[in-house]
Amino acid sequence: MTDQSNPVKFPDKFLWGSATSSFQIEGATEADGRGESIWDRFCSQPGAINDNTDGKVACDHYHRHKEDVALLSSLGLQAYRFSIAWPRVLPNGKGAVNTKGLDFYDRLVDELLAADIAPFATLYHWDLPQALEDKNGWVNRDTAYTFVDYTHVVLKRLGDRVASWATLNEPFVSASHGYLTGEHAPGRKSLPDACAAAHHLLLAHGLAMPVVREFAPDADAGIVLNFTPAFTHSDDPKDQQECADIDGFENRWYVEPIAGAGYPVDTVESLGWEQKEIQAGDLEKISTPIDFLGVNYYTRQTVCAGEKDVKKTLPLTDMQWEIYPQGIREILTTLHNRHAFKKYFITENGAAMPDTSVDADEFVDDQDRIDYLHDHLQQVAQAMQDGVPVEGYFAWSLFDNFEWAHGYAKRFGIVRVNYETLTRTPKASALWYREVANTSIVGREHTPT
Ligand code: GCO
Repeated sequence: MTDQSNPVKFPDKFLWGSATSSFQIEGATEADGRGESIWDRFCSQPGAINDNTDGKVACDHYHRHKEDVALLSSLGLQAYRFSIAWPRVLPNGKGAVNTKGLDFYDRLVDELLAADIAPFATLYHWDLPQALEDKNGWVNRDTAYTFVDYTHVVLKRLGDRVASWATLNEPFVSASHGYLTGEHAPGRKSLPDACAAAHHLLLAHGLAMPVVREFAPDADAGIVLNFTPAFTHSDDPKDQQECADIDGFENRWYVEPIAGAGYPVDTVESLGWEQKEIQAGDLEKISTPIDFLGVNYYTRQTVCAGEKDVKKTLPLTDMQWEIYPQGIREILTTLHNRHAFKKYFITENGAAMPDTSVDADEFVDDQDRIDYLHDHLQQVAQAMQDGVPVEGYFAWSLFDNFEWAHGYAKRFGIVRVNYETLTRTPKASALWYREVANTSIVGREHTPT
């Protein structure tokens, strides 16, 4: 190993965790009364998923959660971020509660607590009940109120034991990929619908916050957003404008209303959003103070007006995403300088890598993934030195899993999943990360024990 970077010591109380989401790992989509989600429906449309797979089995976590918690424990992780599947709890989106669905999360939370792992729950990671999509999904304002009812049901049952609650995961992706580009469920393609969906998602977040606080007064409550810094190599005002628009649409659109600054005026104008959906009081609700901001970071994007595929100049992951570790520091310092949230968690960061070196024992020597995690964590440490209060980090993902429109072809896990046998095998990155969690020291030179 040739890297000379110095190992960095994180504070002892820094939380080391890993993250997953319900649809990506649970499988058992028809078990115990679970209702249909928009992702079940989307997967059944020919061509929607690159490898024509679906979430029916995934990692079968629903049936293997005990083994999975034991695995988390063997990796020495102190926190686990997972999401709750709305259609498991309320198969029709609202109305009758499916107790068996709730029981599953109840067991999971208790197992985590017994293993001394802090449960970090996300209420919505994209798996809307299909019954609500049939009523116009997030384009319908009622869905925000229905989300509050769902929050109520979940919090009443689990609010006494979960350490941290996030309302939504990446509302940008829900609104944009789901309602504008159509590359995600429900596969719709309309800018006005995407704008309406974005507003109703944010409203859902704001309306749910008091419910979380009421039933979980000792837990943290917040939201998870994704950030992808936009760059342009050119001074051309058109490119600069494009860059600002993309930054506004992807990065500022969600965090600014949450921080109380309203929607970014420049982007609202350039998109031509009429804002008909905003009703009196909405923005106040959306800006209900949060305890933490969850930051998901993977890559940057380089933009150029009128060009879709700008040449990428940095090394790429298997997603063809540029590896740009300093982006995580830039994002954190910019966010903190602008909005000064109380604290931050890196709720997702990680990389799909080709994982070509699988040996006979299914062990994957993924030095490339270790490098990715190492380099990003070193930048998180820098941001903390800059004064950003970051309190924990969740590697995405604990497992190889269902990577949405890519199906199972992209592997993000620090633990390999063999999709035929469903065997889990920690990769070299998991062993490296165990050492990090154990020592709070991030260097390349660890020899996993
Ligand atoms: C996300 C997604 C994950 C993806 C990951 C890699 O929140 O962006 O939550 O579900 O798997 O981002 O694309």
